[in-house]
Amino acid sequence: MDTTPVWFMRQAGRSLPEYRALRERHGILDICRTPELAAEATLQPVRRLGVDAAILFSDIVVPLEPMGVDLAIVPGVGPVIESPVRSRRDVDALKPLVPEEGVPYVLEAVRGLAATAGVPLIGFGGAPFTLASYLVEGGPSKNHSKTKAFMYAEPAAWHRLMERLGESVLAYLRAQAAAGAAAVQLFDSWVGELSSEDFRRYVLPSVGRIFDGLADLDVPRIYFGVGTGELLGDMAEAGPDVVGVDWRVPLDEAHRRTGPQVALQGNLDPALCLAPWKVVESRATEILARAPKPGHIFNLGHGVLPETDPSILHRLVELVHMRGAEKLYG
Ligand code: 1CP
Repeated sequence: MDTTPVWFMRQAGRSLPEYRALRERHGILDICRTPELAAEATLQPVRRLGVDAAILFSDIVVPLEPMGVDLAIVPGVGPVIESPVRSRRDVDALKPLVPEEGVPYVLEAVRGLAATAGVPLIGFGGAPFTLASYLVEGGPSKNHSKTKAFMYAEPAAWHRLMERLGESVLAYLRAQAAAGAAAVQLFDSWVGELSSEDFRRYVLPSVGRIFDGLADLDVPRIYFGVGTGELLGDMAEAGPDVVGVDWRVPLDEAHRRTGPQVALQGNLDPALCLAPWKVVESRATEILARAPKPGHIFNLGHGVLPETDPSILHRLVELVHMRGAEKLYG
């Protein structure tokens, strides 16, 4: 492309009236499990916002169900797990994911979208730590203390859990790429809870194996987390092509921390999209000025907030395309 590419995490979903209309008729997991509905939710933001990529409509917990996890997504709460994973026995009871058998509907949605979306489709999965946080806590959590307690108290069981989840996520991402996903993003939303030392000891090996295991495929690999300023160098070491950066670290500083071997994705604070356009425009322009050249995918630092006016996102796409072209070629 001849300008900076842009898409938004959670570009589908509750900020769009057409998504809310779809949700009035269908539960979120029903949308995820029905290829036509998942494709429709995936394409809604592509039509309305003019973004350069579609991200598959699904949720990070979807592949856990065929692994034997009894889960629900509760409106206003998030994923809730009936029987949390709190022991070595619980870890051993998790079944390895065989994507073609466990989540055929996801692969069918990817195949359909890859053929019709008109823009590259990004596949995704949850990273081992972030999936484990839901499995161990039993639901969303502020400080992930049960997860960390399990990690510190039972390191052997923890490593087995990371290994088991890592193998399944690798199989899941490979299957999405084989079905036509043009890029894949590993969401490690909550890994910023860890220090660099603990990240390297308890998480990096399993994430490194996921990126190594995707290396033979011709798909860019994105690794994203929130609050990961202190981990950016370690995350780059795990072997992705792109590291996602939230709004806490400016991109020139993030580039210094990761080194030049990875591209960066980010990093407008999603809350800025609730401010008047002039403010959004000046902050987005500043981000473009501080971004590596080339090697930048514009995005928010985390997901679109439900109360965001989609017309702001549309203007942001146009601004990034205009200013990005000036930066790269002007
Ligand atoms: O009923 C609803 O519509 C509830 C809101 C919702 C939506 C729209 C949930 C519950 N999941 C989703 C879809 C979803 N989940 C998408 C597709 C939308 C898009 O990106 O365009 C994606 C990529 C996810 C991934 C996801 N789910 C992540 C990683 C990304 C991130 O935001 O950090 C995480 C952490 C989840 C868990 C989850 N699912 C739902 C909620 C409310 C949460 C977060 C709960 C928490 O705070 O821990």
